[in-house]
Amino acid sequence: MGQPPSNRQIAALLRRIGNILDILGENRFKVMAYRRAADNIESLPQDLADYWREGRLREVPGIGEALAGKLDELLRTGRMSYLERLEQQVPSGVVEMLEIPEVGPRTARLVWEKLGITSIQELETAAKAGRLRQLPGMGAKTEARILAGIQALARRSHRTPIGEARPVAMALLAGLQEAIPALERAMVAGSLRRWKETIGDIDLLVAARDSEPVMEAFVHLPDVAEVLLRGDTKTSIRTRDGLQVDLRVVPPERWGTALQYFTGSQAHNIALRERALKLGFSLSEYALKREDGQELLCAAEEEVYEALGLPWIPPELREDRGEIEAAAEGRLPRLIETADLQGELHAHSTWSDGTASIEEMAEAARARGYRYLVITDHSQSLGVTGGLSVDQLREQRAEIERLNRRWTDFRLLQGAEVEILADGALDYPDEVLAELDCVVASIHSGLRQNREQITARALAAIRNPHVDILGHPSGRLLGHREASDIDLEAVLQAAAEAGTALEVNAHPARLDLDDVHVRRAMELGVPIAINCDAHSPGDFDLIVYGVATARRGWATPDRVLNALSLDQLERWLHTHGKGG
Ligand code: DGT
Ligand code: CA
Ligand code: CA
Ligand code: ZN
Repeated sequence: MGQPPSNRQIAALLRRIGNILDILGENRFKVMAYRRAADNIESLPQDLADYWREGRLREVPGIGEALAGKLDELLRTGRMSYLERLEQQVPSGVVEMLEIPEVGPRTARLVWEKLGITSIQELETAAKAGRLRQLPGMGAKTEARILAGIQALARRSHRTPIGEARPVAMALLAGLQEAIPALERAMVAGSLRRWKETIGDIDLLVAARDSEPVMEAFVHLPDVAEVLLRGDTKTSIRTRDGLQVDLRVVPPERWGTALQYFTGSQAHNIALRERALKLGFSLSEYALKREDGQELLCAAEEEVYEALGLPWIPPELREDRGEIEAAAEGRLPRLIETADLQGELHAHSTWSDGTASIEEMAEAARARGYRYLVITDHSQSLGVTGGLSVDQLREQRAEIERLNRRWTDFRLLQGAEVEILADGALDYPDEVLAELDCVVASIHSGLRQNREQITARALAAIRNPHVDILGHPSGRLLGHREASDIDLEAVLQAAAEAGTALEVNAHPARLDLDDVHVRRAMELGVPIAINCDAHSPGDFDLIVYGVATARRGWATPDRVLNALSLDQLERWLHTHGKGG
């Protein structure tokens, strides 16, 4: 047998047994016993396989003689014949129906027996056809709830873009802080703290001496739709948006190890644990333990890394992509920070499809402490966005110059987001582009062209000496539209040669370039511009997502165009790509 099953996998098998028994109408206590055992196993500090090896299975609360026998079979052979027999009695699609928020064992059994429905898809079809409401004890209302439940399930089974998950997590944390003003520390962990572009589930961590009041407050927050698991150290809920949230409560003196562990990534943790072992420590979410068994408690995350001879590693880097080696050798990058940014290079106004005037956008940028803002309204061919004709562009220049008389500490520049047409030509003639302070070239149409065509389009723009920045290079919309088939390696190489910058579009639906290609840009010496692509003053807040994506790509301030001062930026705009 290979790897023994993890506690999580074993718990899932036991829950499955509980679910099948439930559908078969077995005794409630028997069903609950399996679920309780699953919860206990999942919150064990050690692998169940270790207990088994040491002959201590029966010491785990909820594991009696019969269950110990079944677990012994599983750990010895990798199989559990009891579960296999049960699975023959109920179609797997019927068991899966229990995942639907509005479907319990009674309903699953009813639709299976009366209508012969054996999958979620068949259930959806039947609900849409109004066939469920004819069943005893059901009505149109229940049917509609089941249909909504099926849709919520479909949403939750894929990963959620960070832009949707983060506000939910922040609202939950704020709710907890409000309910328990004395809360010592509360933070997001997991992929959200690492600012991964999509989130599987939200992980929250709280430091408290007494976990009970925290868990109690948590399950009563208004966003909570369903409590999935309620325990002393861990509680899991489902929010109304269908997101799963794990809250863990740890004693303050163990905060550092817990935060480190639950921030992950798993790959980073595994690499860190190997390093710990070499240094004679074992590392878990509870503590660092020396070989003599003595625990070294870490109240702060820095202490965990320090004990392992490392500087603290920013969460955005914790993907086991060389960060531990870099930390050990003292060559962690000085990552770009929001505070380094001096301006925004991509913003729309009411002149095209923005919601605010140039003046409002400028004042909003200035209020954030920015020194400059480039207005980049759409170009003429993008009719739906009210793209500007050449004449309108000249009128806009006058407006921008008029506004610029107002400030001494801030400057508006005139740019454009110029469409790269299907044949690679740009949407304004060269002499018009030459009049602009800064040109962002983007592809918005023909995104489904083949690899050769779409790449050639981008390369033509990159090599045009008037183009300063290639906007949202892959064209993806997270959760809505796949990236185009563009060859980003060729784009990066051409940008390096031409001295053109690539955008890291901060809009959380885009995050384009992504982290991996930012890293490549850093290797190739390609400058990046972290842009909000703001269509309203509120959009400037989205910059945190772009900065985080750049940080995940190891971006340093010296490579970020909008970390330049106004003088430096203007010099760069005049000289780059012109042998200067
Ligand atoms: P997600 O939720 O898929 O977006 O990604 P994460 O990284 O948030 O993963 P999650 O929620 O399963 O677990 C949170 C962190 O807990 C994870 O990043 C590292 C740690 N962790 C969880 N399970 C394991 C494990 O089996 N081994 C190790 N070493 N760490 C784990
Ligand atoms: Ca997670
Ligand atoms: Ca989790
Ligand atoms: Zn734009």
